[in-house]
Parts: sequence; C-alpha cells; structure tokens
Amino acid sequence: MAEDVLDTRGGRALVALVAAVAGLAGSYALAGYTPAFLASPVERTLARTMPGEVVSLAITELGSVGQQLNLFAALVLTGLVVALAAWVALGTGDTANNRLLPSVGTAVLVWGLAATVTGELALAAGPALAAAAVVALAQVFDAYGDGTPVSSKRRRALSTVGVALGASVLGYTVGTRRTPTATAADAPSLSASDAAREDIETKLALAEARSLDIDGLDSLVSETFYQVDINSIDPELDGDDWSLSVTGAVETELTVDYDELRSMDAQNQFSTLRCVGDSLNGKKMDTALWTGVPLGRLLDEAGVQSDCECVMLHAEDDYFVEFPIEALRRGLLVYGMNGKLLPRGHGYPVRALVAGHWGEVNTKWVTEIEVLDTTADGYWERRGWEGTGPVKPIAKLHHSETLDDGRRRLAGHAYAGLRGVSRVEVSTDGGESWADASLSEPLPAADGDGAAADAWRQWTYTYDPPDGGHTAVVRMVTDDGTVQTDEKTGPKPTGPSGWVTTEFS
Ligand SMILES: Nc1nc2c(c(=O)[nH]1)N[C@H]1C(S)=C(S)[C@@H](COP(=O)(O)O)O[C@H]1N2
Ligand SMILES: [Mo]
Repeated sequence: MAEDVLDTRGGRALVALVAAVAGLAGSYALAGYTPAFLASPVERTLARTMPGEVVSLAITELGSVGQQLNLFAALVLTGLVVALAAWVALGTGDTANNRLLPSVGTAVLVWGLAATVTGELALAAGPALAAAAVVALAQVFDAYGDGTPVSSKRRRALSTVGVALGASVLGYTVGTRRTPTATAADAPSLSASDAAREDIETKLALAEARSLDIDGLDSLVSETFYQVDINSIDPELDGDDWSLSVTGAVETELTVDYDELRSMDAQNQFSTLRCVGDSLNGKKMDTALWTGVPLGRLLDEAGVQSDCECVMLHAEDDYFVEFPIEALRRGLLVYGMNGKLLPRGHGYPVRALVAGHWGEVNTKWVTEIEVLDTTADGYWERRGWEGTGPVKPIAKLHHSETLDDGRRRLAGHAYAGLRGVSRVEVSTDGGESWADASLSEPLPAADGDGAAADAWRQWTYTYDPPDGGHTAVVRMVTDDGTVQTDEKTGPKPTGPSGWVTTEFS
C-alpha cells in the first residue's frame, strides 16, 4: 500500500494543489472573466483593503501590471484555500478509511466555499466538480496501480497532473469564450433614431477629417482608450439589471431604469478623460464621442437640497467618489461611446461623464447619486489622492520624426479640460525661446455650434534641428491666456505638473 500516491502527505498535497488548479479552471469555464469567477470576490476584497500606498504605486508605476499582480495574488490565495479543502477531505478520508470521502468531501467543501464567496449556487458546481474529479482520478489511478513498484507511483502522480492540466487548459479556453467583450473594438453598435445616428456619424467623420495626418500619432478620437479600474474583473451588468437612484438630500428620491434613460433626449459630446495617476507624458489620456443624457434635468427633478453642495456617486464595483454637485450638473449619463454601446470595460451599461474633471469622477457602472449634506472622502481620496477637481493643463510630446528634407517634426496632444487649449508653444533650445505649434481644428461642440468644451487638440511643430544635441520643451496656453505651469510635481496627490522635455542627440 505504501506505493499509493495518496498514502503519502506529499502525494496528497500534490493532488490537492492540482485539484485547486482544476477547480479554478472549472470555475472559469462556467463563469468566464466575470464576478461569478471564484477569484473575483477575493480580488475585490484585496482592492478594497490593500494599503493606499500599494494601490497608488500599482497605478502610477506599474499601470495594468499592477492590476494583474492583484489578480495573481487573488488566484494564489483562492487556489490555496481550494487546495486546503481538498487536502482536508483527502486526509479525513484516509483517517476514516473511507473511499468516497475524499472526492465527495472535496466537492461539498469547494461548492460551499464557492457558493459563499460568489453567491452563485449553480455556478459553484464548476470548481467543486473539477476539484473533486481530480481527487477521484488520483484514487482511480492508485486503485489500478495497486501492488505495482514505486516507479509507477511517479507515473500515476504525473498522469493525474497531466489529465488535470489538460482539462484546465480546456476550461480556460471555454471560459475565455464566455467572457463578455470589454473593449471598444468589439462592442455592438448603438441602436438610435436616424437623426441621432446621423449626428454621431457626422461628428465622427469631422473628427477624422480634423485629425492631423501624422503616422503614429493618436487621432482626435482615440483608437484604443486607456482603462483604470480598482478591480481587474469588471462588473457584468445588463441594461435590464441596471437602474440609477438619486438619493439623500433631495426633495424626492427617484429612480431611472435603462429603458427610461434610453428614451430621454440625448447628446453626442466629445470629451477627453485623463487619470490623475497618469505620468507627465504618459498615455492615460484619451478622447471619445460619448452619447448620453444630461444630468442637470434629473437633479432638478429630484430637487437638490445639499448643505455641502456635494454628491457621492456609487457604483456596482463598490467604487465611490465625492465631488461638488456643480460639476455633476453639467454631466451626462453615458450609454454610448463612438457610436457603439458603452463597452463593459468603460462602464456598460451606464457611466457618468463629468466635463473637465479628472477621470476618477467619471464613475463607471454607476448605480446611485447620493446627494450629501457634509463632505466625505471617495475611494481614491481615502488613499491619499486629491483627484476630484478640474484637470491640470498639459501638452504631451508623443511623436518625433526626421523628415526627408532633414527637418524634424514633433507632435502630440494638449488638453486643459474646460479651460480650453488656445495655443501650444515649443522650444527647441531648452526653454530659451518659444514658437507657436500648429493646432488641429477643434472638435465640434455637442450642439454642433462652435468647439467642444472639454476635448484635447493635436499640435505639431517642424524645425531645422541644430547640429549636435538639443532639448525640446512643450507647454500649452489656456483660453484665458494662462501658460501651463513649469513647476514640476509627480502624480500624487493632485496630478502631475511641469513641462514635457525631451533630449535629442
Ligand atoms: N466604478 C468605477 N468607476 C471608475 C473607476 C473604477 O475603478 N470603478 N476608475 C476611475 C478612474 S481612476 C478613471 S481614470 C476613469 C477611467 O475611465 P476608463 O477606464 O473608461 O478610461 O474611470 C473612473 N471611474
Ligand atoms: Mo484615474
């Protein structure tokens, strides 16, 4: 009997670990990359409880890698708990000398665990059955290998691992198919009245026509849109599941559902978003054409009576953010992005869009507007950020090339929220002298009259580079003539400032 894999502690531990991998794969196969996936609630708890310093470091220094680390930690933690359950079932079965206990025990323990953390009774069968199957498989291999020499014990252990890993790859493949699309590229088209469609198409065509023709420079409507989430597994809501309540310091609380929202008068508005955790010349700044309903009307209907003139927005992913109600009055409840349904990763079915303010107030998967009487801290503010106010003016330098005639061309984007971009200035001698860059024509306003209030512009500047090295510096000037400050700060807490500077050799 000593030849049996499951008779040794090491053998049981190995089988328990393999059962855990299979359990995670089984959960993924049924749930995909959604909140019903076993590791999702763990990841969410990590995002909520992780010290602010760690979260901030992850967002400013690691970007999406930070989020992946969080997911990885959640997978390891969840896996260890599943392994522990299988290990306990195996040990108990061994002690009680009961052949059924290991697999049935594993199934029951893992099912109970999964059902408890995800709240999904049926989908919890995925990890339970997969983990139990591995345990049963190891028992079957042992039973058939009885009395054979030790060398075959290793073979049996390897067989268990092999079969389980094969099944896990299958589970992963199935789960990936099940994961709803998260990005803009594959979102379905927005159904809209003919007039609304025509407005969207006209505006997108204008954006294309007004984009500078420079290879490698993001056009006025971003081809890919950055994403920042406190979790790496986004909420999965349907229009039918969604409603938004206006609560708190109001005369009448009210609720709107998705159909009601979709039947209200909507606008198509170009707006740029930028994350307060973006680096000075970073890429967490993008522009889209957003379709949504003005929030002012809803707030008037509810009758706001706030002592602090402030609101807290709440979202399906437990995100929350507080800021002045004045900003929200100009906001939109958005359900469309670039003529498509708002993609899951950007807040499907509905997000808030708050012109001119840092990205963080643009709450995705928004479910509640709570009108407050006293100010409070939001998710990021509790972690030391101050990113609920207007964005800081920035001119970025994202493109440089040497033209056929030997001249050098620089280009980038400039954005200042509602302060507007009136000029971009470039220095090619380290800030001694300045010249005006040429700007792309502004994107059109939501009502088609004049320029979009809250959208970036592209800039470009071509010059004869001096012999030897030189330093290029860019800065922008807002509509009221204020020059972007050259005082250098990092992103935390109020967003990066200073002039973008690049050395050319
Ligand atoms: N519900 C919810 N809304 C959210 C966030 C979030 O994690 N959860 N992240 C915020 C942050 S920090 C930014 S910068 C923007 C990014 O929007 P995007 O992912 O659509 O680019 O969304 C904001 N809204
Ligand atoms: Mo952000």
